[in-house]
Amino acid sequence: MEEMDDEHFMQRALALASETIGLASPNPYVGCVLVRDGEIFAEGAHLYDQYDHAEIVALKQAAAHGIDPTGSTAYVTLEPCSHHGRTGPCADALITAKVSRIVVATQDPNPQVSGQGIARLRAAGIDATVGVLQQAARDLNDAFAHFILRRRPLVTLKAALSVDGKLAPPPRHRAVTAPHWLTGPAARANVQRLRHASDAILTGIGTILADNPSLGDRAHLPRRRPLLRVILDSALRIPMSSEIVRSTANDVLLLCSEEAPGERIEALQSMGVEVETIPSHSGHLSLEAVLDALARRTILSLLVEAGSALNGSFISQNLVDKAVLFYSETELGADAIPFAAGVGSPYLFEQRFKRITRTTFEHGSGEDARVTGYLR
Ligand code: AOF
Ligand code: ZN
Repeated sequence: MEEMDDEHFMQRALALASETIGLASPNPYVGCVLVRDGEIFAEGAHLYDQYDHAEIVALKQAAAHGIDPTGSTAYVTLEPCSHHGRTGPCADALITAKVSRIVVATQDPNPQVSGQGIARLRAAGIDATVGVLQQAARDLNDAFAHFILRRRPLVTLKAALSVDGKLAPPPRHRAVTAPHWLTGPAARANVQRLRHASDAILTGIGTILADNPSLGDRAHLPRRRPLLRVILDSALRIPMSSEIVRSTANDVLLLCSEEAPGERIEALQSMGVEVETIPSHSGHLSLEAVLDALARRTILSLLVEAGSALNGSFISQNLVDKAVLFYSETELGADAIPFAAGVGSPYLFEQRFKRITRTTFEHGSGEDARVTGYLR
């Protein structure tokens, strides 16, 4: 019975944490509920700009309602912190509040915490249960964990594909006026959620020249920092009239090689576009250097929405951590643009996934499928 209740309350804490997507990075998404006699009497989540960690938000809410948390149970999606960062340690706040039990979904991967918060609570005589809905809690903060342990963004490769695994019709068939949508509205709305959950989105100059995308977050949900739009453009061929340049609002980063013409750099900078040079090898920007440049900007999560060539480079250099592949029911045929140069079919790529999830999105004339996995 207690186990079921624990999952029930942790589910609520996870839902609160999920509501902060777009509002917590570079910190993790964390939710907390305070429970007594099977009832939630206070709850909260961490918002980066508000400083307070989830536990403190919940404790303050209890205080505001005149409720004494003594003897209650705290459910937290991430181990309470034990360190002094921008705020004091939450483990100490819970000890002072005299909660008698704490239920944690997963340990904090932050080396400054990693187990010490739970140890401190236990040392104070608080009963601690760890690991309730652990996998869901880890998945929610996969980018935070990746970044804090490796100082690199978690790279998610997204592609919308035909059923025969192609990215787009052959160039000569492509409409110049309207984009060619393979997937339906529900799948495309899901892509906006992916963009919303990302700190940056990246594509190559080939995609800009072919499709002139704006690469915006159109989820219509609040976010504390703009989605950084990153374009790999060695020679700075991007047209001044492109959607990206025209819509710049301190949220565009062009990465070029050291050989890019200086006057192009200046012209783009005067449009408000940020330009940074990246080391290149045989005409290709070093993708590792690209990821390092993004890490320096505290980009925890990077969504790659690119063409064949760049998809192929990210995959063959083992730089993809997670993939989200959408499949429509349309067939594009053998001469259509392949998913990723040198990789072959996306179905082959899927053989390298672990912890696969499959979903479908209905639309008027059929359904799209989505396959998500982490790379082994
Ligand atoms: C918690 N509860 O709600 C969050 C935690 O320096 P700060 O204050 O921004 O702290 C950020 C670190 O605190 C972050 O890296 C992670 O280890 C932990 N986040 N901990 O107890 C929370 N957001
Ligand atoms: Zn804390």
